[in-house]
Amino acid sequence: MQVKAAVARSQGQPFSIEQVELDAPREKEVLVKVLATGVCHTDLVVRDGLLPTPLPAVLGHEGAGIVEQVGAGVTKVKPGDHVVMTFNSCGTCPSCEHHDNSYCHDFFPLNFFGTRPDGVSPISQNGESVSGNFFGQSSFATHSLCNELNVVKVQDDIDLALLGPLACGIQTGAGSIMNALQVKSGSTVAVFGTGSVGLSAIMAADICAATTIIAIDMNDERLELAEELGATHTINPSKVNSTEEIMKITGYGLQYALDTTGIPAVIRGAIESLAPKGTCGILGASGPDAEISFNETHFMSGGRRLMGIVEGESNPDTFIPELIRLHQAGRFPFDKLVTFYEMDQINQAIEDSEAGKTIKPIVKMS
Ligand code: CXF
Ligand code: ZN
Repeated sequence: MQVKAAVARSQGQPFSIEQVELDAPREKEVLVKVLATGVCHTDLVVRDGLLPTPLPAVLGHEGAGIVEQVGAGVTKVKPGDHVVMTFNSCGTCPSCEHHDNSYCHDFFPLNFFGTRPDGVSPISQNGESVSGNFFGQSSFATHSLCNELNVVKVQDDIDLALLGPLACGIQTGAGSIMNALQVKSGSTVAVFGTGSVGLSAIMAADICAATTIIAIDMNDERLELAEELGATHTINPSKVNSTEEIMKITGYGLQYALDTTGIPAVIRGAIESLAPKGTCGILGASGPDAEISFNETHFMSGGRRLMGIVEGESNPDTFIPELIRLHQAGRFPFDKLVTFYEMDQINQAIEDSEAGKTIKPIVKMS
């Protein structure tokens, strides 16, 4: 079928809205009429050539919409269902067998190679291939093909247009706290970076009843919002030394640190701020050459831990509905992070997000 899509044609350049041809769903695939898609930092990292999806490409991996058609082997959803589309996984490797799908052994090929597993993209234009199947969806388009494995059915008593970011950025932040670090009540947590992932982590730390929640960012306006969402303390590292401030606030350091920036120097500071037996989670996509270093004696002798985290270690089929219920109960107000744009404003959405004017842009596709 012919669909309208925002196509990333060259590195660092704006997307162009074009007609492209999308394949029909195969056995285990689901055709979704996309209502809205969040813009995630990873879309921009890929547009800039730092992750391996070949251009031209239809990106987008926080899609929300309504099921239009399903392949013959699909039982999980049916036409008319409200869904979000999350990361893709194989479902059969040792990680997937243990419900650790975000650590799927084929995570990179299945999410970033721009083709179906058979090596062919489901998207083309005038007979030329365009990378598709990005995160098993390519949802910067009016229609998207996803898989039974990465489609998540959601409640229909909530505005569907709001829900796409739950499928990546928001589950990454909240899940890092709730699923990966498993923050305990009464504990001390610091979140480095207060973008949509960091602010979701702060809301989650509040839900986990952490008693000291420190937000760290150079943007004072974001720090104010962090306080509104549950931070008990804020630090602006352009004004003070964050490790010293953390020691003053906690007395002995952090039980949990979560870095959302992916910046090696920030990660080093997060590790230096850990109390003995403290754990630092890292989740940023910093590009292929980023390396981190930290003091071996300090790290080893305190029994400190470092944990890589993908997609908040979430099981999206259960975690996303849980986040929606928390939202409906007024305990997870992620709508405060969102600004809506129309499809033809997608480049404005990206510009605003890169300028820090918008925290989580959502682009309405149809
Ligand atoms: C990505 C970050 C880079 C590793 C894979 C998952 N998260 C989503 O945007
Ligand atoms: Zn993402």
